[in-house]
Amino acid sequence: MKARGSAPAWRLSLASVLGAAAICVVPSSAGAAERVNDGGFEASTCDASDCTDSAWESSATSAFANGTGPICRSGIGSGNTACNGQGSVPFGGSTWARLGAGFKATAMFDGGIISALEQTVSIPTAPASLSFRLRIIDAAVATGELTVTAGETTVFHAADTTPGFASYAPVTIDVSAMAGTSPLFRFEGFSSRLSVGPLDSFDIDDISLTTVDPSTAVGPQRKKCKKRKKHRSAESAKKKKCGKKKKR
Ligand SMILES: [Ca+2]
Repeated sequence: MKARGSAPAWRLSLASVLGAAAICVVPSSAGAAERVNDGGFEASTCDASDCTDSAWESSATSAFANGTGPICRSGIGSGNTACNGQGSVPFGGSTWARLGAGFKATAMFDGGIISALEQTVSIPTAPASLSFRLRIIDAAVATGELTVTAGETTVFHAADTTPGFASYAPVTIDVSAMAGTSPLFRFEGFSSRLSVGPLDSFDIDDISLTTVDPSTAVGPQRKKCKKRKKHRSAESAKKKKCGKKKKR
């Protein structure tokens, strides 16, 4: 698994895989199928204190701390649990995931927060690419970790000090090796070891897993190629015949 914090280079590998099939391949945008349900969290239902999303299983454990999220909508919560606390914002729309976020009100027992979002995602074919936007809010004293797993496999990991995510940046992970499976994707944020004050925060939005849908990608184009091939072989046969006649 390769995790990149840059442009979707998977398109290159997509081109190289399909390139082997022939000249008769459709443009890369055609046939891309989204496999994540509500990756931008905009279908969530929110009240004054919490958000729930039927596409995502959410969980949070906290010890002597006030948790925030894990699904956040601008304007939800107040005081130490306000979604927009520490400058947290969505990347798109009004709703996002804020993992490991909260406020520790006591110095007892070194308590912190673990919060997570889970969704089972089907990966029918390769190439397959998981992508999302990540922003890390690094609180002064706290330590934090973000771990993304697919089944038993860790596909991405970052700490509160990981550089490059002071503002939202894209993360792209090649998950082609998981084609033919439907793993449970788990996004887990952890923040702890702070005496009193705001915890670390891992803001995530626009989670996407795309594969190439074979039903729309290559079918009609292949037919065209076959026809062209037949035409070509008829032409070359004709040329051969003509050639023979000329020789005679
Ligand atoms: Ca969003």
